Amino acid sequence: VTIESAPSSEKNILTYSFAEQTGPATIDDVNHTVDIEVVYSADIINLVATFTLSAFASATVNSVDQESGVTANDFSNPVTYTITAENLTTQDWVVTVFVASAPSSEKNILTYSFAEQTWPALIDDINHTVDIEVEYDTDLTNLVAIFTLSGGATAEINSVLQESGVTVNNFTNQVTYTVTAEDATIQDWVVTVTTAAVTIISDFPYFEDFESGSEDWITRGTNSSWQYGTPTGLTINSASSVSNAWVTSLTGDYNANEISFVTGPVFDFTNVPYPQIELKVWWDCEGFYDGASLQYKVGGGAWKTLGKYIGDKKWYNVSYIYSMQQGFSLQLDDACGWSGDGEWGYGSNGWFSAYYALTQLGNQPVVRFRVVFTSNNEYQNDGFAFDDIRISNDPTGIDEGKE
Ligand SMILES: [Ca+2]
Ligand SMILES: [Ca+2]
Ligand SMILES: [Ca+2]
Repeated sequence: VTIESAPSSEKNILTYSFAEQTGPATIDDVNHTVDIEVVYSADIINLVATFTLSAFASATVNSVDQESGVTANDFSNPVTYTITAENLTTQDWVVTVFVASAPSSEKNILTYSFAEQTWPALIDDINHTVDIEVEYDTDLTNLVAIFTLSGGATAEINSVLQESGVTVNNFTNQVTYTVTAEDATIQDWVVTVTTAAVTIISDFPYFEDFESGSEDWITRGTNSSWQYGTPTGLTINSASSVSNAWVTSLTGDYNANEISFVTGPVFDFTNVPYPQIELKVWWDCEGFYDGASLQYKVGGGAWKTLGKYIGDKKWYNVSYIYSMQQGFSLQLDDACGWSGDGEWGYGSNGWFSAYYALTQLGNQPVVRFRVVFTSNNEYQNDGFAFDDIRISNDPTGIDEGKE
């Protein structure tokens, strides 16, 4: 696929918010206006907007550079933002702020996260609960939550005022947040933090054929279609070994707008200087738009794409998957993976042995892998399946004869 490199002409305001807002902004990209209401008590002459712009665009107000979450402005009158695109063309946008006529009674937790979370929190605003899972090795006694509340609301735990991203709490047991609305009414919210279960693998070679259960591989994500069992799709219609594998929908197509993954156990490579991985994969995906790849994570670090596209038919078969780049906010050359391509049509037409030398992971004590799958908003196929994961120590590297 060819990636266009001409400078972008996009100069839109994509998102716009204030901590003090009573509801989402109305963003009109035809008339280039943003209308937004803030709470009764908001300090309108000194408001800090949080916003996102088109990629590579920048914003000024009266020639002052605007930084999301930092720059304050006086919104007593409409404020004109000048947005400059990457190609230096400009567009004026007018932001109009309205002040609510009475104190707000809203007292919700709108967003809630931890740096250590495995996936976004489940926020239930009927029962006023938040459930969130954190990585298996997280210290629950010492966690800092990042949260947003209804405009004008504040939160306390045991009478201690909570500051997002700052206040430390012990989440070993459930924690109750008392949220006070701008109008002084209150609502208790109960936050439950659970630690992800995980197995630590230190015996090698490791081999998992998924015949005695889904074992230590678990699925998470948005619009996930991952299932464990016997594939019976139109194209992906068998496991690699015996009966069972992981596949995006056992019986049919994957979902649109999927950002999903299956995460394995912790691998302790302390005594494995030359780890390598082999897995069986079968793909049938909309070419270059939908697909799968393998990501890894060392210790508490970020998830990264394992390997690049080098076209040797031992690993990824495409250099770029659009939904992968979008879904995981990746650099272009990290959005490689398994997808339909010109040579192989939509897929691999059967089980394919993928190999990769994990040289950079040698002797690392805490390494995880996850198979990630993403799709865009149209055209779904049978998807992606994996089975028979082998991780072993091999000082000779990848056997060139194994293709
Ligand atoms: Ca199997
Ligand atoms: Ca698609
Ligand atoms: Ca399927």
